[in-house]
Amino acid sequence: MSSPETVYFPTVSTIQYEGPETDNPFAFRYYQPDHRVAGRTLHEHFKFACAYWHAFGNDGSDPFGRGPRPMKWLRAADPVERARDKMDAAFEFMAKLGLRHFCFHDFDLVDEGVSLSESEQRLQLITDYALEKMNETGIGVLWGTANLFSHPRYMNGAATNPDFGVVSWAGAQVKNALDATIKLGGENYVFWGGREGYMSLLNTDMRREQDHLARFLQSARDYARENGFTGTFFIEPKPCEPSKHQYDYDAATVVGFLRHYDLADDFKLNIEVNHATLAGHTFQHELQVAADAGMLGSIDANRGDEQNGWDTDQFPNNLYELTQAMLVILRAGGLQGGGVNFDAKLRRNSTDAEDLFHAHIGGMDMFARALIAADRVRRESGIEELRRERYESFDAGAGNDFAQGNLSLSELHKRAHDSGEPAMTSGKQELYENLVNRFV
Ligand code: XUL
Ligand code: CO
Repeated sequence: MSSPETVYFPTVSTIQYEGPETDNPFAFRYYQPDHRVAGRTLHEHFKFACAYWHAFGNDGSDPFGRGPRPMKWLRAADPVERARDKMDAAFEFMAKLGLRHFCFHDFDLVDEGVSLSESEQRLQLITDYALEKMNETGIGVLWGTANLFSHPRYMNGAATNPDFGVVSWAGAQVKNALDATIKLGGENYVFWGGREGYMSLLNTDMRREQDHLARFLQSARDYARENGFTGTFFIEPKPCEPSKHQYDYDAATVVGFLRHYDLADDFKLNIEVNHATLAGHTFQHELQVAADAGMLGSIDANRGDEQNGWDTDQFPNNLYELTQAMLVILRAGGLQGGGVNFDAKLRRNSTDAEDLFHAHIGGMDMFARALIAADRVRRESGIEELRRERYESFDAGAGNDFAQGNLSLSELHKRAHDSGEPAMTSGKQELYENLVNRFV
């Protein structure tokens, strides 16, 4: 690949691996795409992706003021020209950073038009342009999605809207987003239902809304499959924000929903760190629930704030949290089809063009470091054996009969009488914590 054209990020050239001791802030300390850990390259483990909306669409505005971030790629008056400039900036950034994937919503690529037809025309033009850039660079789409939450028409929900007219619009938008994803060779397709929930249960028929959501997902799946999409659909759980309550509350809720509505063959989960903590769980808990269901598909990487109770979407930098997450992922045999999408935004006061590089370099290095640590924990600490031994009373004899479903409650009762009070066995939590910390 020739070196990327420099227009929007003049102070930064291609980012290289220089090792842990480098002083260069524009270098990787841990992330080497071809370095092998646990039988796969770091690139294969992660498939890092740029989140188009945060990286190139977010100017830092918040409910208290307009955005201070100067985004030179958003200056053209014409929406399609502006979308092309944005795409140039995105590809310059990704090529310099060595990111090989991106994720998008339909209207991150280009602004929504005033009519459905105008939006469709714009999507055609910008996906043509995207294909050119993708062919030039080899960068691909990790997943596409439709923004079914920003437009006022979705104020009462999209697929779960009580008005069928709005549900139809949501359907049209998902069809177009699927067409765009398929055209760009997208590996997966995501549903995040920010407005699929309620603001008040008083005016909500939850049962009907959930039935509609399932019908909607089934029809999207059928359309995509008929049109050649072979990738995985992901649901991204989040408990609330913007709705008071969202139906895709957490991983366990979504697993139950997918099984109940017969969607489990086509859908898996996209687990986001800060959504897990909003649901009152740890990131690793959500990963484990998804993994145990055979549905650990993909990750939206970010972190929350320990004190603030909202979705702050900060770049990941908590090595201890990530190492525990990597333990879960390694044990699960990796992500199924997905990758690591940086669904994270710069802080409002990070206004230099190069700050986007610092943010992603830090995130990629943290993931790499956590994976290397977790692999060592697994191989060198003895933690896997300890955990296995904790359950060994189920490996043979009556314990095994019980686990296989071959021991009745009366037999448990009899055994308890026969063997008397069981000996106490320590859970040894502090030892486990030390075993992980040794390698962090
Ligand atoms: C919102 C969120 C979304 C999804 C895609 O919290 O995470 O950006 O990832 O719609
Ligand atoms: Co997300």
